[in-house]
Amino acid sequence: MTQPGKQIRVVLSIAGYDPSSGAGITADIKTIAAHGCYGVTCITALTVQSTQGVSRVVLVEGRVISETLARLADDVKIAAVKIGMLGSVEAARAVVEFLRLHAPRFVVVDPVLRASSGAELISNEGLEILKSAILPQAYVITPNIEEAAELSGGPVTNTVEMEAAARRLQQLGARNVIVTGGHLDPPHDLLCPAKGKLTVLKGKKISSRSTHGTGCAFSTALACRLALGDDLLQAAKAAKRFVEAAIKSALRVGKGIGPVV
Ligand code: PXL
Repeated sequence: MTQPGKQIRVVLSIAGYDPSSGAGITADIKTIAAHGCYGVTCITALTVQSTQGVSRVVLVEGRVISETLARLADDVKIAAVKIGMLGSVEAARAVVEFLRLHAPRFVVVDPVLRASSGAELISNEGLEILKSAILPQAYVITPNIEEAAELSGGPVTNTVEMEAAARRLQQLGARNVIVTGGHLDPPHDLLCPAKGKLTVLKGKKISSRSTHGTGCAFSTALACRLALGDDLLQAAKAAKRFVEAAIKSALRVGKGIGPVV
């Protein structure tokens, strides 16, 4: 619980809705609350899904997204923004407009392309806007190895290839890049800042069936830490520790891949 009247950092999550709360908006709210911040949200799409996978995606009208973002920005001081699943080109355009108008300092973009179960979570046209107009407005982007490979057009299976992909993404206009290596063993991440030295964020493989939403948890934890005043390296290390602890302490929910937070 927060104390009455106490200043609290507001973190905005722009993402899809996963009714099983492993990923997306409702998972992000849990991560934001765990960091002592206050979460406000803008839903870009509904998914019909459980821990067993996604069966349908229903897009939210672009106008609803634009109006939601405008109302929130008018009302609260947003300390950091996390952008996850966009779904459609209309959603991507609405987000571009919002970023141009309000230029928030800390924008964390998790370039969500598809669910682990294979469902597409962004249209081809939406992907083009993500690459050309959203990545360049991000403070940091957090692709996993598959997303880094698809966005950069090269293989990403180790830290050397992670760096090559991050550099190509920086040529596309991204500033700071963290390629997350949760699918690798060992699961090291690579922080490739716009300026300064590369850092490998070391991880140890944790055997678990509760890993749904690790990407959402990482990007949202990163946004919270930046909102709370950490520098990028501190924030990245803290976000990685948060996800590791979440995987270790996750409770079994559902018949499929359980939620991480
Ligand atoms: O983990 C990627 C992801 C992000 N956002 C939403 C999702 C998923 C994967 O299923 O449903 C809403």
